[in-house]
Amino acid sequence: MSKTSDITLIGVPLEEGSGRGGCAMGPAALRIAGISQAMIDLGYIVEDRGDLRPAPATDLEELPKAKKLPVVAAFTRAIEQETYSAVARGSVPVLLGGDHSLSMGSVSGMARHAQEVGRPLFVLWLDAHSDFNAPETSPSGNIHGMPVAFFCGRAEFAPILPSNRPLVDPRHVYQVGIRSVDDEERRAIRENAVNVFDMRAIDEEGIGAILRRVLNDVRQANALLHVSLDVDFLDPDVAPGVGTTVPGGATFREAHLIMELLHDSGLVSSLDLVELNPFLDDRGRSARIMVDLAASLFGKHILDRPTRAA
Ligand code: HAR
Ligand code: MN
Ligand code: MN
Ligand code: MN
Repeated sequence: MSKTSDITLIGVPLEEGSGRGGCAMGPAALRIAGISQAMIDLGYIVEDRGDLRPAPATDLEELPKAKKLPVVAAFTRAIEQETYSAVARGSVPVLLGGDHSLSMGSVSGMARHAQEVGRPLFVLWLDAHSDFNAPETSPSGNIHGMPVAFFCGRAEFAPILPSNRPLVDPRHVYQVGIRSVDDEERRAIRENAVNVFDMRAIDEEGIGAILRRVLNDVRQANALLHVSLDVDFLDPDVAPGVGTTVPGGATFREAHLIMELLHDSGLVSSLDLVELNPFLDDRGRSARIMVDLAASLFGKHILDRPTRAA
């Protein structure tokens, strides 16, 4: 019997949730930037499962307020299953996106596993956007603005996954880097008590203090932690290869510090790398930064340092 890989790469060439072309090339760009070798160099056994390419769902209709639903739904089902299978065999799933609608599947797959092992699932959402719209509240109808509401059970589009699927408690969602929220979305995140650390919180408190609070909560709850990293969490000057840039984002060092603290915590169960649009990138810069951040999350560091309590 072969040993289970430590890390499972799952390519998701999905762009239909974003309302524009380009994100489908994301997995290819992340591979060219060396995602697999970066993990191997850190000593992990890596399995690359290639790209998911499901046919559009035939049991669901196009909806005007949830564009390309049959495509996104088919991906959600395939991603949910791949993510669940990887984590259930003891591996860390790393989703190579693909637009952010892919998190409907990855987080739901992790929620299935968390329920089976009897632990809560917490989500760290690193993004300029809250992605808490429902079809009724979305200004664009683009599903990549809805995944958090979906996996919290607050956006029921249609029967995409079984109706008894485990949901994530919105109080277990921690959003960091937020700086673009729609009006109705703002009300929804408040009513659902999502933990939001916007850019002002980062400026005032510092990213290290915020991350330690989040990690403390995860540890106290003995929870699994899923990390979802949207390229637009970063400032557009750092990472221009994304369709929804918002000025005033995280710096290179802030993002790295998060990844370093996540690694030191030993708490991360799964990771999404999303919204990379190679068509908009500057000579592979954003792809390389995403790979470098993932490497830091998996243990790449500048100097060895004495372990200290978080
Ligand atoms: N809130 C806007 C909408 O729903 C924009 C959402 C953009 N989402 C992403 N992912 N790029 O964070 O249309
Ligand atoms: Mn997003
Ligand atoms: Mn975003
Ligand atoms: Mn709780």
